[in-house]
Amino acid sequence: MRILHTSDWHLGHTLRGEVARDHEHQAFLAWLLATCVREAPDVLLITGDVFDSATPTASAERMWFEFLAAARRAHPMEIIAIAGNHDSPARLGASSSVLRELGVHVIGSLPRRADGAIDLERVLIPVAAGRGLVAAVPFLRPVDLGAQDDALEAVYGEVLAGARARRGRHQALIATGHLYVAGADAQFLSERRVSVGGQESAPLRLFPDDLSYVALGHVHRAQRVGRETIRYAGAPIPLALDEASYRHQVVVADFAGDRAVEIRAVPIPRAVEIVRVPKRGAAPLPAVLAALSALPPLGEAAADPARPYLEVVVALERPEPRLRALVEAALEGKRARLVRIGVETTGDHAALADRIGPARRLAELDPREVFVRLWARDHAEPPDAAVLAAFDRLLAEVRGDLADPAAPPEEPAEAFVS
Ligand SMILES: [Mn+2]
Repeated sequence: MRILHTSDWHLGHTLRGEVARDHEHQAFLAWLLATCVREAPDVLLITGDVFDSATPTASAERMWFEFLAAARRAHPMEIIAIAGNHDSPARLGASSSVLRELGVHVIGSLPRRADGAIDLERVLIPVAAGRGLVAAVPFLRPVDLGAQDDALEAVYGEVLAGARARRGRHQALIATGHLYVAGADAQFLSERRVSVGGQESAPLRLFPDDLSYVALGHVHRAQRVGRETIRYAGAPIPLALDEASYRHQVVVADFAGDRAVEIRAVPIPRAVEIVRVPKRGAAPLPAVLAALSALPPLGEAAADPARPYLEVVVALERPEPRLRALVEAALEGKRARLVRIGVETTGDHAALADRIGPARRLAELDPREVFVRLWARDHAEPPDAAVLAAFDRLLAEVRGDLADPAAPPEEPAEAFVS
């Protein structure tokens, strides 16, 4: 039996909220189809975050359904997808009864029976003519877990006990999860927006040795955790600029009876490069502008969807109001697509933030203080009287609006990290 494990597609993703990734997703899905034909897996396992958002765009949903249809035509295999934290369990699962007819199993939320027990008929999916049994556990939300302290272990314990009771001799048992397992390199966690810890951090003992393979999602860097057979497949495309150095891959695992005998990564070609100027750290503005002028020209196709993304990081001693204009001018006629201009403040004032003291909770800070601190972070000098006066006028105006009793309540400070 062979499975192909992939994860964290994030269909509908936009880079820094602006740049659509459809071209890269289309390229990945076309490659995945060809890879499924070549590798001929019995099962395609997709371990969560099919979509980037709980309310995916029509074009993202179309990509998903068109892929499923094309996969059915291209190669006869079972497809199992679980919901990740980005997916809406209800929305992803809404089509599950239709899809099941096509051999596609979609597990949105953890299915439970009327008596509260986990619905093992739906979670435990026999595959490859009985050679494998997949325990398809999706991302678990508080509503799936209840109030118990060790709820995560209780859920996996109940599912795996049911799996062992049904498991045939020499049948491979494969568990899925969309979670952070302690010990994984979280540098490129699916998102900094979700807290690590609490119910999302799982101990390795959740996955006992009698499991043939554990297919994980949530961490975007492909890696094994604990032992060879516990794997994050990782995301297929870089979902943030700092994921540029990644080897994006899918995992192909071969089983002989209940044992994984070969596990290998198949690298995914990158459809769009990410270029950083300078390669690392920050460079002074003249050096950055010179490097930008040396970039290759645009060529004929102005709308070339494969134009590289560009991140520029400039070291500045003092504010440079024309920074963006200068960078954009240097990029005139170049093939690169500017995605981010970063600024690192140098000189005497770089340590200003240290003098201000450790960050407190945003909610405890006065807006004026937040403004002063932000200014100090991005500029070489504190704001002068004219700037402060302008800020105070603006603040008064905004506060006037907020005094309106019909205005919505202020967002909690935590909203900044979500
Ligand atoms: Mn993810």
